Amino acid sequence: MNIITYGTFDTFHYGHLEILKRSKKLGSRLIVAVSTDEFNSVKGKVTRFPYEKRVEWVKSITYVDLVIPEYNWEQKKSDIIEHDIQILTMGDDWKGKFDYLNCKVIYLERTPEISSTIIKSVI
Ligand code: C2G
Repeated sequence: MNIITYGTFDTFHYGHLEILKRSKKLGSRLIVAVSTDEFNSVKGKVTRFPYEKRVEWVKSITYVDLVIPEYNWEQKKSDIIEHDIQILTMGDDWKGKFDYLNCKVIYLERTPEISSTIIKSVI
């Protein structure tokens, strides 16, 4: 089973690690789409680290089999087809937002207390 998940993964932290670990457990192959710097401005998200750095961190995680760029909101449908995805996972802060997609969508509980926003407020 192929799994996909999406995110910015700025100031990579254990909350990100947890969702990647739990996503991989749902299948045999995990693809992670990392938001580009340009897409983050569309999302209105200011990142501390550039796309290349964020990709480097995600690629170094043993649960991750492939990293692709996330350029826009719309690509999920074609990603699911192109990568033969059976399950899309997202943290439950996104609950309900991706139910329209052409695969099973599982919202995993966010890891409490940790976020890139908190980290950026102290570094
Ligand atoms: N996450 C989590 N626990 C945290 C922080 C984040 O489970 N304490 C999850 C989020 O719910 C998300 C993933 O980790 O599923 C990546 O989080 P972000 O980098 O903040 O991603 P986001 O900006 O929500 O981008 O198209 C979807 C977007 O690209 C998601």
